Amino acid sequence: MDTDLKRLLSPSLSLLSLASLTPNEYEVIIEDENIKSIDYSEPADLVGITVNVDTAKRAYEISKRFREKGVKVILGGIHVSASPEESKKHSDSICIGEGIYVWNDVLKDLKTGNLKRIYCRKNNSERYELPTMNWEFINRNNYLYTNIITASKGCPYCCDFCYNSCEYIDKQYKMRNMADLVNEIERHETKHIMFIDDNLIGNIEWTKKLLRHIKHLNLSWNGAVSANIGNHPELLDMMKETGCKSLFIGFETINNASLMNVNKKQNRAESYEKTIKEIHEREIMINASIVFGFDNDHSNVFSQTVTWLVENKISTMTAHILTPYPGTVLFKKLEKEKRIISYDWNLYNTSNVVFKPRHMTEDELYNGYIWAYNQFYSLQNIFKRIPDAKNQIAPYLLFNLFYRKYGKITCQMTKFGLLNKIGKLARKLSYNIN
Ligand code: B12
Ligand code: SF4
Repeated sequence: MDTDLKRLLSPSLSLLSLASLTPNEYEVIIEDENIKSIDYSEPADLVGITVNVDTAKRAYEISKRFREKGVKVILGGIHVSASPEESKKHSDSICIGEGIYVWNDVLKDLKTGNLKRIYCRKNNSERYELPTMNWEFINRNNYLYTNIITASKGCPYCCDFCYNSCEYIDKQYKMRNMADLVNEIERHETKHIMFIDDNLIGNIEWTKKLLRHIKHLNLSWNGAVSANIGNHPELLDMMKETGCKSLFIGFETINNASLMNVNKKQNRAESYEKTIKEIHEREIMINASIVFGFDNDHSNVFSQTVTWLVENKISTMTAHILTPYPGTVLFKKLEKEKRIISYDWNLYNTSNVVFKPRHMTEDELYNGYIWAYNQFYSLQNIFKRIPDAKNQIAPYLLFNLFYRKYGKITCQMTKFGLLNKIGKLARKLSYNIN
């Protein structure tokens, strides 16, 4: 159900934040291999690559080619931070954790020929000092959406399978300054904003403050929140009033034993239906994140979950096969139990089985995951799940049909350089805004 569209959804803010911090005396180019081939002939002084687990192998190949030409390479990002020893072997330097706190030191050291092997600076404050993004480094036409904002960093919870459970992560939920945020939203010159935070409600009082600050902007917005949102109806009221159109929620499973087993204590399966009702009553759509393969899952988990999602008229589902990202509590547990069957990081994109499930075979888990996607997005179930609120029908059909069901056809249109135009059209049809 995923197509190349996923990699063209939006550009990397990881690199854009560093580019935006770089003093004018340097020339910066951001290259994205999803858009076009990398130009290895560029006479660069330094190449910085952002690395997630599923892109690690490719990142190391790119690093090798630049280093063979004598160009210094620094690697950073989530996989580097979780697996520094591995990443060190493939680079001149690595950055563990946030790059924004060390980037200027990196540049100074490069200038004096003293680039260090490791850069790592913890910042225990609850302020997240992301610079205002300078979008001049990105050609917006290449992406479906560029109206993306990071308002906070991290999450107060620590689910065993999430990168937030890694040791290097400082567990302090970090929030940006309100004036900076409002300024950045206004600079996007659109009334549609997508917050790409892990959890926009990591500090309820701060979220309420944020919503009070953006109310006058008359936005339509989307964001991701933890499943305990149902405990805060007054916050949901404010979300509706400020233009929230959809929420991505990590329900993960309807089995409480599985939730406890992976330390997802903030979720309670018995409260899900009330939460869904509260959200739907406020005409907000739900994108449910679902994970298959927990130790309490049996082969009936797929049909039980899809039936429940359809009965509750969940607008969209993003399903995952449980994946032990390196550095997480889950990775350590499965490794200790000798249940990891593949260390090919290319497979670590939540669409492959890389461990031995407890109560299923690997094939049962893989085929069940594919079955669940096909069932959930069958025309019959798309029809059954049509939202009650009339204003949700257009965005609902656009996502279900043109992103998921027939995404491969939409993807063909991207070849004609129409991606950003398609995004704008979808926004117009969904929310009647530019
Ligand atoms: C937005 C997002 C997406 C977007 C856009 C991706 C993009 N173009 O960047 C979309 C929806 C497309 C997406 C897709 C996927 N994503 Co994603 N995504 C995120 C998310 C929520 C935010 C990333 C972000 O922009 N953060 C804001 C920036 C400013 O922070 P940052 O990335 O941490 O960068 C800082 C530091 O890490 C460091 N740094 C980073 N890079 C570098 C490089 C250098 C040189 C230096 C010095 C420092 C440095 O400095 C930066 C500034 O301080 C993260 C979760 C998260 N909170 O990070 C998941 C996350 C990165 N995604 C993840 C995954 C698994 C995926 C998918 C595989 C999901 C799937 N099943 O399909 C796909 C992969 C697609 C692909 N391969 O291209 C995982 C990666 C797990 C891992 N261990 O690697 C994460 C961590 C989510 C999670 N909770 O598990 N994703
Ligand atoms: S609630 Fe979501 S973002 Fe927070 S730790 Fe759990 S999985 Fe990660």
